[in-house]
Amino acid sequence: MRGRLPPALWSAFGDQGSETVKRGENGKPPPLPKLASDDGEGPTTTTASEADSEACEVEWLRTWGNGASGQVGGVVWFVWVGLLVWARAKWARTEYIRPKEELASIGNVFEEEKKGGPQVPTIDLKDIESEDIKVRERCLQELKKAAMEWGVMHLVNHGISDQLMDRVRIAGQKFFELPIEEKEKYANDQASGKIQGYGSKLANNASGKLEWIDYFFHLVFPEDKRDLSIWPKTPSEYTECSEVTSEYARQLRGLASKILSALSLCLGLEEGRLEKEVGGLEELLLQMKINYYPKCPQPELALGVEAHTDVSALTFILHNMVPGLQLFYEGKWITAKCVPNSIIMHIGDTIEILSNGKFKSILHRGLVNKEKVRISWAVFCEPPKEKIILKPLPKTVSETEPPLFPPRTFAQLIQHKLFKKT
Ligand SMILES: O=C(O)CCC(=O)C(=O)O
Ligand SMILES: [Fe+2]
Repeated sequence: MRGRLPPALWSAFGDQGSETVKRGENGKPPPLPKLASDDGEGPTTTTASEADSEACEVEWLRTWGNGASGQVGGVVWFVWVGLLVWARAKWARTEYIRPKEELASIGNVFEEEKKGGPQVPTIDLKDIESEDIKVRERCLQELKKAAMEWGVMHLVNHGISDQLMDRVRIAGQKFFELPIEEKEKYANDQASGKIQGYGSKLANNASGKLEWIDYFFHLVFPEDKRDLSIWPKTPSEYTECSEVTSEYARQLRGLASKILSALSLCLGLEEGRLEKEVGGLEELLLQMKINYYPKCPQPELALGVEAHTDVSALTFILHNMVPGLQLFYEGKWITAKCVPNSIIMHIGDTIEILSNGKFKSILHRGLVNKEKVRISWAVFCEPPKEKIILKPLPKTVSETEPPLFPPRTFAQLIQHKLFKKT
């Protein structure tokens, strides 16, 4: 039997052919059930998980049933397996529904995007390397303020062309439009440590809820550390021709250096300090995660990505101009507006630690909606797992500002976040 599959795989279980169970069109997952408490009768519609259980069982049933037709034992088995299907589906159907405390804050993302109030700052990078010290200083101060108050910002005039970003978007989108059989060839296998590839996310939270998301995860820089064998062979843009994704990764690496230099200056450090502290050109790893959020029939009950902070040093995010990213700012969830041609940048936990909390790693999450597929391309810039001990840099610590974080390697930091260990 298949293992856990992404929402898109479950999406059109209802659309069965005569010989095999056909899997569905992307973006059309089955409806989420009503909350049991809504009407006192429990869920009434088929969930993605339910469809998965049923798809497996029906595939099995069909095979078995054909061989056993006409036999009394076959009928008994049919009923028995039918009961199994029902019981499993009943057990699985609430997996996407968020806990009650979370549900209260999940609204319609298109309405949320229109709201006024505090907004993620936009930082124009055109002046960051200006010859004019005053102009450069003004730009640095804006970046510093955004990093201290928000820890997330829209970068504009970042130096990466609109054409290249569009081609990255097209390559990723086309991959997710491939038939499921094609995508499954790239399936990851978390259990055996194969983290790169195509998958679906089981949230690591106490309630064990699933996230409404398929994704593709792979290392994109440094080039000698890439495993091109797991990169999609189709669409061709992925690896051939202009090597869109590789070129984007190279340019993002340049942008990361620029930002790390600027943030170093903002902390009163020498320009190359943060770059060195996170591993430099050889060791800083850029991991791309393409987040594909199918349309969700009951978006008010689910989350694409649950609330978290990024463990990275920096994260750069491109998206397809569909809102969904929310930031927890001053006690409220704020929906990021879509800024054309911008790249969203998060300060991650790693820089928060090195800066002794002066720069924030903001809590954020991803909403889904029922009208449009949302895709985002997150590139996490991560220090090596074991080689570097991350701790507040001496310049950021004083008698009045004691270190807020204990020394940890990146691997320990991840363990600590996941399991609250060490
Ligand atoms: O889709 C987004 O905008 C955010 C995704 C995200 O936070 C993540 O992948 O860590
Ligand atoms: Fe994130």
